[in-house]
Amino acid sequence: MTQRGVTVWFTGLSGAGKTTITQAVEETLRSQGYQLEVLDGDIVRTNLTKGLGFSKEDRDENIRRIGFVSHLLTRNGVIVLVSAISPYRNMREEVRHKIGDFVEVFVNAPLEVCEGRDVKGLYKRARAGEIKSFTGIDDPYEAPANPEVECRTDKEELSESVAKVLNKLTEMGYL
Ligand code: GGZ
Repeated sequence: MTQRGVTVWFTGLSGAGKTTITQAVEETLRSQGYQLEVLDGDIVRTNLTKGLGFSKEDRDENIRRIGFVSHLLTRNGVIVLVSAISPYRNMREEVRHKIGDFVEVFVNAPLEVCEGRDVKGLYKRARAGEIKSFTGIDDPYEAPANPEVECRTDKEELSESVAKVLNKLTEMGYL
């Protein structure tokens, strides 16, 4: 079987659950023998996009570089899982058009829920003014209008979110 490449792009607020779902999808697909690569904003920002901050320009550059690498991998048959806030709709659309084989997953939980989780204490610091331009607090998040998949992580179990992603990939012929 020849594997078809695709970029699965997880977008959503910090703390919405992007990394958690990505890791679970990764584990499942790896156990089934698929070739995968994961590009997580948090990690990519320590190498590929090191030095970039959180201005609109820097976020756009971050997404452009992640999109570039995703494209190279996707066209070589890899399943790429991208996890990045990617708050701007036009940048997500730009990478969607470049890559072609693209599945957008909106990892959606209300801001209050993400803030309540505050796993890394970043929302608290943003509210205190110690972190500027924090998405959802004093920086925008433009929700996808027509994502292929939406995961409501405040209302559904992780297994349900994972199943939605896998079912969509199957339906679209990537699995
Ligand atoms: C948003 C920030 C910020 C600001 C640091 N705004 O949830 P995390 O902590 O672990 O992951 C977030 C990560 C955001 O990087 P991305 O590459 O996904 O962002 S973007 O797509 O907008 O380029 C968060 C942390 O970095 N973080 N400062 N100001 N998130």
